[in-house]
Amino acid sequence: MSWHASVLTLFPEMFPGPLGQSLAGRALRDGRWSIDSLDIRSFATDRHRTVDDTPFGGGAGMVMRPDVLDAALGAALATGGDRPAVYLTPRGRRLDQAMVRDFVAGPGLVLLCGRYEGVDERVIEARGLQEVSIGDYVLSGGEPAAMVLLDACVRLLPGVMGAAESGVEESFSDGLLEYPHYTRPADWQGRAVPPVLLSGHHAEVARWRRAEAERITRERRPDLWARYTENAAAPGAMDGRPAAA
Ligand code: 9WO
Repeated sequence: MSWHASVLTLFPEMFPGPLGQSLAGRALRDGRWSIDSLDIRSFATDRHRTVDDTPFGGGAGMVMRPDVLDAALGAALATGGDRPAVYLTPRGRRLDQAMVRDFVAGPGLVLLCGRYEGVDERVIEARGLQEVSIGDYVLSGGEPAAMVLLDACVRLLPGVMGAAESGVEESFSDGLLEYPHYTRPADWQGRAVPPVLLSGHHAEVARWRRAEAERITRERRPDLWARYTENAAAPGAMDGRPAAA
């Protein structure tokens, strides 16, 4: 069976959404991955199909009930292999490309999308949910974060990226940000393309791109730059780079 995502949400019609388009959409139609969204509300047991309640201890807003979420997680985890269950939340571990690679190496994911003020803490503990954040901002729910995580995973699945794009991880593969890109026209509104790119000297082009990627990384992301230069110091790492100090 292919890589499978189950999304638990109060808005199942949001999926596949943007993931049904473009690269991810073609891969979905080709059967390279699959997705099902489960309506959390369908696991409620009372007449009014209640999924949330007021917080113990008082305060504003509502909290998603652990019993309803546990039933939904149980149903999702019963299918599709032994998949990690992830709760998308700003307090989770920050998503990075290494985490994405790990997720892609497994059979798929079960993604819990919260709404309101969040979910009862006990279901996170009881189900061993892995808490993942896509960045330091608050959304109105976990759904857009689940889409981001799935997009990052799906493009790494075997056969999803064509041979042409198969420098699969242009940014981050070697720990650097992308170098600048140019296409026709060679002169646009008085702005010329860097001449080296028109020179036909492949080695010089490669050297220029590496230097630009390093400059941009150093200027914009000192954190990535520090890690990159540490790795460069390790024996045997990255064939004698960096080129620019
Ligand atoms: C609401 C809130 C209000 C005041 C102070 C802190 C607060 N946190 C939240 C909150 O986390 N609300 C969540 C809405 C409940 C769980 C789902 N929601 C969510 C997930 N918003 N943002 C995300 C998210 C997920 C992954 N990465 C970044 C953001």
